[in-house]
Amino acid sequence: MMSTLTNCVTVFIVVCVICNNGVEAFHRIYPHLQSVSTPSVSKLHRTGYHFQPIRNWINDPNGPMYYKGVYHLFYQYNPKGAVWGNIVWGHSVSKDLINWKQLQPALYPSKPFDKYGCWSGSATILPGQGPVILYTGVVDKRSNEVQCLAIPANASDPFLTKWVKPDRLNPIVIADHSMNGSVFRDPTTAWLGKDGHWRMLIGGKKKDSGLAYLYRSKDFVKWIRAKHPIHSAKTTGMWECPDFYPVSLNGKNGLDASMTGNSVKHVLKNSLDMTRYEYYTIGTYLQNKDKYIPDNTSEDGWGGLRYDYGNFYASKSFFDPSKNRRIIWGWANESDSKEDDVKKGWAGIQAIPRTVWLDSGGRQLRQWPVEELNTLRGKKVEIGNQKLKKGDYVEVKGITAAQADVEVTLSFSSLDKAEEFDPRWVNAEDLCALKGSNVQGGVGPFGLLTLASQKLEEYTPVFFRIFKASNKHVILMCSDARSSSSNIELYKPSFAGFVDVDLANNMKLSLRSLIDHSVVESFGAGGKTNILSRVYPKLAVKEKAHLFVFNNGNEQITVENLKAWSMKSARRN
Ligand code: DQQ
Repeated sequence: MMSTLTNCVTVFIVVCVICNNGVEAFHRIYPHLQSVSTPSVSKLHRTGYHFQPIRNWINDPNGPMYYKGVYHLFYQYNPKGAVWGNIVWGHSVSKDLINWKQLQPALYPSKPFDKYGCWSGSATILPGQGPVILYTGVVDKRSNEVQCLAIPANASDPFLTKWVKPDRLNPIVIADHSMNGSVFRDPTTAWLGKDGHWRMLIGGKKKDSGLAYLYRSKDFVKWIRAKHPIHSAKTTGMWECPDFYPVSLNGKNGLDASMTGNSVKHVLKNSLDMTRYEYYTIGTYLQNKDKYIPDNTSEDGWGGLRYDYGNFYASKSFFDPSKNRRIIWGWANESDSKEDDVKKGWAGIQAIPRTVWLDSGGRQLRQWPVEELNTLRGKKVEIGNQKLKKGDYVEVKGITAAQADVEVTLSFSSLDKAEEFDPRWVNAEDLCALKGSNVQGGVGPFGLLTLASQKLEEYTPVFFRIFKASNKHVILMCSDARSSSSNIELYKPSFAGFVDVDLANNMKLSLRSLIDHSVVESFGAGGKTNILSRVYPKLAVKEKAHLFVFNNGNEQITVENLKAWSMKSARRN
C-alpha cells in the first residue's frame, strides 16, 4: 500500500495556507483573538513537567505512536495565538514520553480538502510499511468535514519530520447524502480484522444520538462504510474523538488494536461535545458483525465511567510495543479567561501520559502515570504512621510543593462514624460542592491540601469522604478548586467522582497527586478514580506553595505512609 501511496506523490509542495476565517466550530471561537501573539510568554503558571509547547494554544492529542525508537505526539495547535483557531498538527518527539523536542508542524491546511483546518485524527502503523495518519480535513466555512490520509515523506526517518497528503487519494472518505458532513470527524487508529480488511471508526451524530461510523478497507485507500455504526447511544449528542481498543482480561499488559478473542474485552470511549466530557464503556466486540455491545455493568451514556472526572478531554490511546502497554493522552484545557490566555501567551497542556489496563474486577479501567515520570523525582520526604484527629493539618515540608509528586496511603479503623448517604446524591460534583473539605464529616474528609498558601487563604484540596448507604459504603473523591485562587472571577469547579472499592476487609485508601504550578492531577485508589484540575493560585506560587495532609472527620485517620518528591523540570523545547 505504502508504495502505491508513495508513487502517487510526485512532488511535495509545502503550501502553507493557514486559515483564519472564523470556521463554525464546536470549540468556542474568538476570531479577534485567534492571531494575537504576545511578545513574551508568562512563566507564572507554566508547568514544569506536563507537556506544553513553547507558546500558543493546544488542544487534542493526535496520532500518538511509537516508531523506530521514538515516541511521537501530535496535537491540535494554533501557531499564531493562545486561543483556538488556525489549527495545524503540532509535532513533538521524545525518547521517554517525558522530555520532548518540538519539531515543525506535521500537517497544516494546504489542500482543497483541508483548506479550513487539519483536525483530529490518529496514526496506524502498517506492518512492514510504516505509519499512516488519518485526520479530518475541513473543506468549507460551514465546517463540512472529510477524512484524509497523510504519509511520511521518508518512512525511514525516525523523526517523521515531513508528511505528504497524496492528491490522487484524498479525501479518502466523504459523508454520503444520508449523513451530516459537519458532524463527521476524528478517525481512530485502524485495526486489521481476521478477514484481512482494515477497520476504523469516525465520530458522528444523528438527531440527538452520538455514534461511531465503521469503515472497512482492503488496501487502506478505498474505504466503505458498514451498514450500521459500530455503536450509538441516544441523547449523547456528537461523539468526538472516539477511541476503540482491546484490553486484556489477564494482567496489565496492553494490546495491539487488532487483538480479538476470548482473553480480551473492548473499550469504547467517546468525547461528548455537548458538555465536553468523556465517558467509556467496557464490552464485547463481535467482529463478524462489526458490532460492539457494552457490558451491563457499564452505563452507556451521561452517567458512564470516565477516565478522569476533571478537566480531561479528546483523549487518545496508543499501543506501545516497546513496553507492551497501552497509553492514554488527554488534553487539559485552561479554566482561566480567554483574555488571560492571550496575556499568558499560551493555553492548554496535555495530562501526564497514563498506562491503562482493565481492573481485575472487569468493571472498570485503571490508569497510572507512565513509569518514566519517576525519573524526574528529586528530593524525597516521608511521613509514616502519623495519626490525624479531626481538624489536624500536617505540613509536608522540605520539597518544592509547587512542582511535586505525592503518594499517600490513609487508613482508619472503623466505618461506624460514616455519614448516611442520601440516595438523591447521584451527582458527585454536586455532593463535593455541598460537602467540601471544610465541612466536617464522620469518616473524612481526609486527604491533601495542594498548592496551599501558608495561611490557607488559597488551596486545592484533594480528598475522600465515606458515606454509609443501605447495603454498602459510598466513597466520594473530590478535587475542589473553589478555594484554589483569590481571583474570584475564575471558573473553579468542584470536580468529583465515586470510587469503586470494597472497604470491608481493607480499611485504607491511596492517593497520588502530581502537582505542577497550575495543574493538580490525582489518582485515587490505584488509578480507579482520577481527577485533573487546572488552578491559578495568586499566593501559593513557586516557593510560596505548601503541601498539607489533613483530616476533617470524627474518625481518626492514620497516614500509614506518605512519600513526596520535588519534581525536576522536563525538557520541552
Ligand atoms: N477538536 C478538534 C476536532 C475534535 C475536537 C478540532 C475535540 O477534530 O472533534 O480542533 O476537541
